[in-house]
Amino acid sequence: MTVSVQTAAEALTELVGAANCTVAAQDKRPYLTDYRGIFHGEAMVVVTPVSTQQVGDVVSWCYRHDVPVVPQGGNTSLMGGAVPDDTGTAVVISLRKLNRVLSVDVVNDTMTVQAGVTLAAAREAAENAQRLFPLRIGSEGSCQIGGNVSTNAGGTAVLRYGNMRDLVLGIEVVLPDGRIYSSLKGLRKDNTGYDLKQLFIGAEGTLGIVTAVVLKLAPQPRATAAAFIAVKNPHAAVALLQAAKIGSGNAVSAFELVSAPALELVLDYLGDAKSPLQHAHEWMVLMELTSGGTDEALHAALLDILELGFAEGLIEDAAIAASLADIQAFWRIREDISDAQTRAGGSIKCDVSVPISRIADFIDAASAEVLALDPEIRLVIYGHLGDGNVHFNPLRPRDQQAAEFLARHYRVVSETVDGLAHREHGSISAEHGIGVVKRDDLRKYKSEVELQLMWQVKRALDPKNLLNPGRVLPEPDDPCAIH
Ligand code: 2HG
Ligand code: ZN
Repeated sequence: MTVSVQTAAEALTELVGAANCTVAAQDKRPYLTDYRGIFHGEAMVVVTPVSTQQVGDVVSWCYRHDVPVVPQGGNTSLMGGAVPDDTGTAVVISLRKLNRVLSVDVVNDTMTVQAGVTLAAAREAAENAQRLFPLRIGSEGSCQIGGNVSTNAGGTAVLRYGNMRDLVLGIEVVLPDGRIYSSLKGLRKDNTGYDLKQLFIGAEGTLGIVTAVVLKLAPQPRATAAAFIAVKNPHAAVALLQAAKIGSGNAVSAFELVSAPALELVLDYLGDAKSPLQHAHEWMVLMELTSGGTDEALHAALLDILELGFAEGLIEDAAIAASLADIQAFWRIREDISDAQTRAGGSIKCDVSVPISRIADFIDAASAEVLALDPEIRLVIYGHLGDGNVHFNPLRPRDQQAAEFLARHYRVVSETVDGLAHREHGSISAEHGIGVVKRDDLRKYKSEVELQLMWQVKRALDPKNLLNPGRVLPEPDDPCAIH
């Protein structure tokens, strides 16, 4: 069944009201490209429902008329998972108007929020209740909780608090046919069969549209200490991580690796920031400790860890934050590396994870292979060493144009880096998801049985393949093998 734009617009306007439905090109534009401006698509209609029921009504109408649906949050994905394709046949459903914090239960340490609440607003609501919502990613001002859930967002606090998957206790989802599955429970124990909510977390909107969740909160730490540390190499960083976990009584809340080219790039981008360290070093770590104890005790623990690191030859230099402003300055440097790469153009992003015990060897091997292609490639390597995930993002040589670099090296670099991670029993997408960028690579890195199971789940929930089609799941080699 083919539906005209006019028919769709009239029907959907009826369901959500004229203020929440648009076909005008200039109004649709922000929903048709991602925030970096890399992916572009088209859509018949963009709707911004104001209630879960409206989302259900729109999806139900689309299901009955065979219209594809693309759910969208803050549009900060790096994988093109929330931008429609260029056929112009889809309806984009933006969740941004479902932006209410529904309740906070301080005794249960939970908070119920709608999908369109930004991560920053969710963190603020928790803070207002003297609690911590621990998910921490650089795009918190724009990204939305629904997107965080749908991509199982990770970030810098995973080593302490887990991924989004670990922070969701209850969920409300609009299913591909428009039915509403509501289980907004704040339970830490519930063994009543399949844990259905997990199906929708990390599914990138291919199985249902997340409209609300119950999130787990943590006590706010009372003390924070941080240091920007020059380490000898990634092996030394891993050894320091072990020492820090033990020496601090498990108080490490972040352990972020930064390579010299990454630091150089971000300082250049920020303009007004300077390196916390006096001299240049090949490798650095931003380590943060938090605890429920006193600042004095935590600083003493930090000093002990650094002393041990120096004594064992792991550390070359360290800058200890003397104030909250110092801590914020360290984080600004770390969190803006990604934007600095976007501005520089010509990066090959590899978001890989391997067991922490293998990560230093992985970085050595991948670096050697990439530099063998061209020693002028800048090895912008950074990220969440504390949980085994690094952003291994080679950047074009200074005198090479982005397009030329990508044409020459994109394929070989991603295949090499992903292949090495895979061989180390790692993942080719640790936290950014699959979207369209990595979809076809799954064929290579997932077993046949895994792919069959993924398609079986997809078909069971979305038999018409209308929810975010063409995302996450590669077309099966043999469609008949999947029923
Ligand atoms: C980060 O850790 C983000 O800064 C973005 O995951 C990483 O842009 C990237 O590759
Ligand atoms: Zn990251």
